[in-house]
Amino acid sequence: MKRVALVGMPNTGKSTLFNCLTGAHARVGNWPGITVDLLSARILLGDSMVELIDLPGVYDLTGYSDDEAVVTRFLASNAVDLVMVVLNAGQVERQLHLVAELTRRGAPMLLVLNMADEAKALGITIDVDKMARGIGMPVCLLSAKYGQGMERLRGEMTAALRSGAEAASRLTALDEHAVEAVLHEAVSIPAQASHALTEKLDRLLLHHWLGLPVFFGVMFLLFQFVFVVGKPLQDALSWIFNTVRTELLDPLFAFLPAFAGGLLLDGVYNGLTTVASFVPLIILFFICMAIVEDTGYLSRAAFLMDALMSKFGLDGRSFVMVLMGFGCNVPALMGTRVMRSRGLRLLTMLAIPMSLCSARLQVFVFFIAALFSARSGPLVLFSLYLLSMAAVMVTALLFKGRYVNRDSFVLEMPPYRFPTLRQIVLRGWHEVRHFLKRATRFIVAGVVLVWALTHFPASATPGSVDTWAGHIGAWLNPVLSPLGIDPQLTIALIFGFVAKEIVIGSLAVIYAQEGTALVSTIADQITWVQACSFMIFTLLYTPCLSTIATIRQEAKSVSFTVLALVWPLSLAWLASFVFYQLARNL
Ligand SMILES: Nc1nc2c(ncn2[C@@H]2O[C@H](COP(=O)(O)OP(=O)(O)OP(=O)(O)O)[C@@H](O)[C@H]2O)c(=O)[nH]1
Ligand SMILES: [Mg+2]
Repeated sequence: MKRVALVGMPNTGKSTLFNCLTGAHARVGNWPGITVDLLSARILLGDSMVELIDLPGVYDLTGYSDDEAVVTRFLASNAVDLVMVVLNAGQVERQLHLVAELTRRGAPMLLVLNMADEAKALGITIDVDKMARGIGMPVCLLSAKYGQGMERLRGEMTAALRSGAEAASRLTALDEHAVEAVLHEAVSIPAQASHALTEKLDRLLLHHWLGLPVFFGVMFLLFQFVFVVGKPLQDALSWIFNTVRTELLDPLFAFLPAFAGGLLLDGVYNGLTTVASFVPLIILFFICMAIVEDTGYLSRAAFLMDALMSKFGLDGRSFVMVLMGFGCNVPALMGTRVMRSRGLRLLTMLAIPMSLCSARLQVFVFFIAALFSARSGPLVLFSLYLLSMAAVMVTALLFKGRYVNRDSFVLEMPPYRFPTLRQIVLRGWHEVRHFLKRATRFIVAGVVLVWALTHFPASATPGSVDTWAGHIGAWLNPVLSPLGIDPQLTIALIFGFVAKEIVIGSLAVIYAQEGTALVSTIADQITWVQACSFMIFTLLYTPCLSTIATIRQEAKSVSFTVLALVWPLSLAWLASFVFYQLARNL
């Protein structure tokens, strides 16, 4: 099968083009360094199947950060039948030298000038035929985001693959002089090519004094929005699940022996539906994150926070990775590949697991709903986000002497871009799929195990101290009771170690209840101080197994992985202990 690789500078729309050609769902965002690993998919071109590969962005072919190494290693060790170089048409004069560098490798090439829409808005005109003649390869001007110019691209790809070696032999290595000549011949750029809207917006959003308060204000409103809109949706869903159970499933499974009915309904059904009722909240959350990311505001956040972060041994990119960690820690950890300094990378990786991911958000929303009023709820949630940031800072401060940043930070500020509805919907769908995948992997097994632990040995009363779960809870009690965490919550915490999504599911199983009934039981069992202590512990303690596995894989160091396990656990214990002991006497 023929192989086509997408190569280009960061943030030029390679993944957008990849998705457009293949129908895949590669992650896209207005931030240089979204793709950090290679992705491949097959497409039908003409009458043959072709493998298309999306690669991380590179500024040149000599970069040495881990994501750039993915590209150079791929090109060195794989035969590629066609290299499609993707450039931002609006920056063609700055990016064309990458094409020159690639021509020296001798593989057949095709030049894609993406973002034709932006180039046009800037008043830049490009004579595609002249350029093609000048650089000796086919050139396509298109707009991947809006699917414009794709037919012609497919035609050119088919033709280029057909002529193969012949096209390569016609390719001449370009030098800098030739690049200048081509630009002079084929491109006309108005004296003032600037993104007017971006400049206007940045005057406020990057304002010396106002920038940061505006940023935190925006984030606060965003979380408020997710909570205020998402919570009723979640309530509605859990009402539906509950009604299905009492009206339909309970009578339907009445013939089963109590044991099997319990496992199926109290175990699997309660566990899964309690978790599933959070789906609308998670979708909303990710849509908001996608908008912040895709508009380009994330790069502004990096810029605004850079000076402050450097005091903690981190930089603006670390801050953005921590923000991305609010969605899920795993891609954020992988995103650190763009950092060239190993010290900075490790320090950032140590800090990222402190960021309050969407799985932990579920736990908090649940407890907040149980113990706080609708008015104070969002404030408690926002305080947890602040605590999460504080934990990031404390971690960085403590370990910055050990993991030293030796890299200077240069960030290209992309213009503001508005995500299309399609992009937003795709992102939401992508997250639901990811969630369901995890659900089938962890949650079902987790809730069944919790059910078994809370129901065996058979002689014990389910959920009592005589069950296996009761024994485990009692065994850990001396460590966790000073934090106000009771044996039932302890079991939930143990399972939360595998994935935080299981925490609420296991509580549903432990108390054999779901929805509003579960919420009111919890409200009766524990005080708000205990709930907060539990939430603080959940926020900070050892992240889920996937996070640990990712840290191991990215850091390639066992001792670092051990540190990434032990440090959060110690911090969580300490923070909950201090909070509980101070607050219980209030
Ligand atoms: N206006 C406009 N924006 C585009 C176009 N193609 C992509 N974008 C936007 O450009 C940004 C970057 O797109 P990606 O596909 O993530 O870029 P990439 O080259 O894969 O980036 P890295 O993986 O970070 O190297 C996103 O905000 C896209 O929505 C286009 O044709 N026009
Ligand atoms: Mg990409």
